[in-house]
Order: sequence, then C-alpha cells, then structure tokens
Amino acid sequence: MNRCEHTLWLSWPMPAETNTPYETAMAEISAAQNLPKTVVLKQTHTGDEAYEIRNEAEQIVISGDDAGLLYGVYEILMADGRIENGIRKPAYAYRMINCWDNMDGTIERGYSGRSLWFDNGRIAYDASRIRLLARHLASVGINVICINNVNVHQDALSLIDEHLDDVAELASIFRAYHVRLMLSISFAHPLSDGIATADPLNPAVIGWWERRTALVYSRIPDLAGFLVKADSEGRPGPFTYGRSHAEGANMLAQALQQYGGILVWRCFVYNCRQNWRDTVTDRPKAAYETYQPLDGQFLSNVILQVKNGPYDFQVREPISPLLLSMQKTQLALEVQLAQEYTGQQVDIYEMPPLFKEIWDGMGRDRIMAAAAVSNLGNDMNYTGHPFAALNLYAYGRFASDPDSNPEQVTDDWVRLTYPSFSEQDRKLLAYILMSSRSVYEKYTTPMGLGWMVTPGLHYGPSPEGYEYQAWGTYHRADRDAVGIDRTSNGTGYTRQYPDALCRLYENSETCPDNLLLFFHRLRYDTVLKDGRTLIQRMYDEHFEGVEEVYRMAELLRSMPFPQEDAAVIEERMQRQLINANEWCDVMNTYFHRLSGVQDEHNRKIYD
Ligand code: GCW
Repeated sequence: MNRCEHTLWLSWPMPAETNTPYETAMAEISAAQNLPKTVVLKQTHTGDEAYEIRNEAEQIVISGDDAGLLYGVYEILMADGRIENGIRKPAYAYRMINCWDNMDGTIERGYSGRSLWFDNGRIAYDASRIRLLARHLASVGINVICINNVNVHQDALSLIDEHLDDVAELASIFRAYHVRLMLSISFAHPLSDGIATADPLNPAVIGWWERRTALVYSRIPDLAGFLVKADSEGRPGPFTYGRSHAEGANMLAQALQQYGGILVWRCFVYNCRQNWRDTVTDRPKAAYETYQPLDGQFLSNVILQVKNGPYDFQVREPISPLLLSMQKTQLALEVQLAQEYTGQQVDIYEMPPLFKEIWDGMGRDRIMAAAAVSNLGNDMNYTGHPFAALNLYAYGRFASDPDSNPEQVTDDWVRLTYPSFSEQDRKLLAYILMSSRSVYEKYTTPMGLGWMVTPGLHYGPSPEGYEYQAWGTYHRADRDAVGIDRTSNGTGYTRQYPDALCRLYENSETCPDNLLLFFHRLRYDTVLKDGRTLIQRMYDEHFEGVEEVYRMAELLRSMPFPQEDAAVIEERMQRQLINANEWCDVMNTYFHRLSGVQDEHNRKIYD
C-alpha cells in the first residue's frame, strides 16, 4: 500500500483524477467499494453547498450543486454505520485555510517540513500529494486555501505577475475538490510596479489594482479573493498615507466586486514598538480600538478576520471582544492550527476543546467565515506529528458545523485514522487527545498568564524573555504579585466586553480560574476558590502537568500504532518530556526565587 495514501484520515484508495466535484464524488464512491452502497442524485431543491441524505434501500445524497453532493458522499463514506436522514448545510460560506508559505519554500511558523507548492522562488509541487490534500480538505468541508504567507515578501509579488499561470494550474487541482484558491497580497505592490504611491484614494493606485485584479481573474475565474495583513508588524498599509483601514480595504474590495471575490482584511494591528516602561498601553486592547470605530464602514465583500483571542494564539485567552462588538461588519474568526505557542507539533495539543470554547464564547452567528492558519507541510504525514492532523480535521468539522461535539469529532478522527484499533484503544487515545490541551497548559502557563516563551522561537520557557521587549507582552512579576490588572481599575480592557462578560471578568471572585492571570494582577498569597494560594496552585499545576505527560507517554507506548507513526510519536514524546520538565523547573524556580514561598509538598524546586 502506498504510504502516501494513508497519511491522513481517509483510508480507502485515492480515486482516479477528475475535473469537477461531481466527478470527484462519483469517483470516491467507486474507490470505496467496501463501504455502504450510495446513490447520488442531482436535484435542485437545495443549493449553497447544502445536501440532503436519505436512507432508503440505498443511501441517497441530494443536492442542488456539485459541492453539496461531494460533502454528502464524504459524510456517508466517513460515517460509522447509518447516518440520520436530513438536510445539512455548512454554517459559513467561507471555510478557509491560510498557509504562511514563502516562495523560497520555507514556512513561517511551519512545523511539518517545507512548503508543499513553493520552492526556490517558484511554484513546484507533486500533483498527487496536492490532490490527496485537496481531498482531505474537502472531506471536512474546507473550501478555500490561501497559498502564500500574509507577510508578502518581494518574491511573492510574482504570484499575481509572472507566476500567475502556475498558480492557475495549482488552482485546477484544488477545484476538482471544490476548494478555491486565495492569495495574500501586499498593500504596497503598486510601488514595485512604477507607481509612486500606494495611497488607496489615489486614482493611479485604484487603476493599478483594477487592472491587476482583472488579470488575475482572467486566469483564475473562481479565485476566492485576496487576504491582506496591513499596518501590522511592519507590513505596509493605509496608515502610511493617513487613510483608514476602511478606505484601504474598500479600495481593494471594489476591484474584486465584479468577479464575486472577497477581500479578507486581518485585524492583527497593535503597537509592536511599545516601551516596556509604559504601563498604560495594553496590547490586547488594540484590535478593538482600531476597528470598532469603523463598524459599518466596510463594503459588503469585505470580511474582517479576527484572531480568536485579543493577544496572539496563546495557550488560553478569552474570546476577542472585537468578535462580540461588530454589529454591521462581516467577520471571520481566525484560529491557528500551526502550534506556534502550543507545542510546535512536538508536544501534543489537540484543539477540539479549544474550538468548542471559542464557538461557545462567541456564538455561531457572530461570524460569516472561518479561517485557520495551516499546520501543513511536505513531511510525509503532512502535519509533522500524526496527531496534529486531528487539529486540521476538527477545524473543518467545526467550521462546517460549530455545534459539533468535540468528543465525537475526536472519536471520529481516531476511528478513521486508526481503523484497526480495538474499541478500548480508540477510547483511550481519544481520552489522551482530549486532555492534551489542559496538560500542556498546566506545565507551561496556567491561569491565562501566557507568553513566557523563548523569544522568536516560541518553544520552551523563558519567563522574562519578552518582559523588557517592545512586543507588549508583559506579566510584570515581582516579589509579591504577578499579572496585569486589566479591569476598570487597571488598563480598562474588560470594558471592551458586553456588560455581563465585563462584570464576570472584572471580579477576581467570578473570573474563571483559567483566565485569572489574564485579567488580574494577584498577590502570590491570594486564596483561590479551591482554597489554595495562587503560588501553591502554580507549583501544583506545573508538577501535575509533568506527571501527566509521563502517564500519557506510557499509555501511548501500549497502543498498536502503525510502525511509521509509532516511531514519530515516540521520538516527539521524548522531546515533549524534556520540554515539560524544563517548563516545570524553570517556572517553579522563577516564582520561588521571586516570592520566597516554599512548596507545601516540598517537591524539588531548583534554586
Ligand atoms: O504571532 C505572530 C507570528 C508571526 C505572524 C503573525 C501574524 C505571519 O509570530 O510569525 O506573521 O503572528 O499573525 O501575522
């Protein structure tokens, strides 16, 4: 059996090459011969990717469009036995993956090899691997993939220039699976093409973007649109010209409108040149302060893309208040599958519980699109750690149906990925995966503290690595207390939330324990709800986290993983154990040295 065909969760053979989603659906059925017989009927009473499943003598999929048929077929083929009659429709029109791939083949924050489609300044790929990927994306309803980094470096300008034909060819592979391409663009692109400015209100700039967009759509008529990171971490943007982000985004959206394209504008704007002595500026407030006043000013094909938390994909953050506050603007939620701050696909950190928390915190109707920073690369198994594939799978499931149950999603992935496992092994693995996030949280930064990672790299502990830097990520620990007061008495961040949430977070008695140090500055001797002091809780969590990793390692060794997976899982687990011990010891030593408080249980803390 070709290893390549068994690296992700679809285990039946790869079907023959096709051109349309309809043909793909038919090909999937014939490739999966041992699965229940399915009949595909094409009707027109549904549409917009919706489909109906009917169990009669045969299982029937009915849809008004090819995409709906494809999704219905995957649902039947991936199900465990009979599935319920009914109509389903993906919750959002755009279910996107954002790849941070550079033209030289590197991937920003990539932990599973190099780019699957860029190398050495050009487009180069193994078409069968791309098809396999497209197939998996479609199987969980993902329908847009942005192929290049939001940090658009000079060589990536070629994607909408001399490399456009190659992009179009890549688009055709994804198209058969109803996955549309998207491109990240640079706001300053006109400057490299003989225009003296990139001012969004300048007629020469407007004309340049209109012509360029027309060219792009002449080659890729179903391009989903453009993705933009502007005025963020040094990227160019409208601020340079004294223009607002509404003016900047609308100019590009206007150019896209006649082709049905969307303009996705990221809201990751903050002062990354903060003076650490400045205690008034509070980075989590930045996105709301920048975008909330612009609510209602964006054209109908602009989508503002907001990270799930107000900081930057930390282990645990509260929901971004911007996601709760825009009434007249279309929003996309952005999550990060790439485990930048969450173990880098070495440590196990599974996201189904995170996705549940985010959607519960936000509500399913606040957004009209979802985006996930990709965890993909050209490693044989695509995601580095075989378990990281669950994050991709789960993202697709939640983006299609935000009411998904995280346990169910995890169980399904385990069953599909390791079909030969006994029920007991399946349950055990699902349990380990479901608890992995809280284990990671315990040995790194419990109670919402965040950061404290090695600067730049973002793996491993460095309690003061970012403390005196310009990134706005401080904890201000001293001998008595730790954390930033973000209540009305402090930076006032809590006031960005609707009243009920504001009240909940304001008060350290009602604030959930796992976010206490996100919202409050607390003394080490503060007594928490469970009767322990803050410092004791800190020590306990770190020690427990490490113990739980040892237990996890032992359980995983008892499971019958296929050989290739077993080797990768064991090798990474060794590194996770080292990392967990390092976090535990560094963090406990750090707080012990500062506070001088002894561990009640007299465990080993290095001085
Ligand atoms: O967290 C930061 C990452 C950057 C990334 C940025 C972003 C693409 O460290 O590598 O840049 O987020 O989201 O734009």
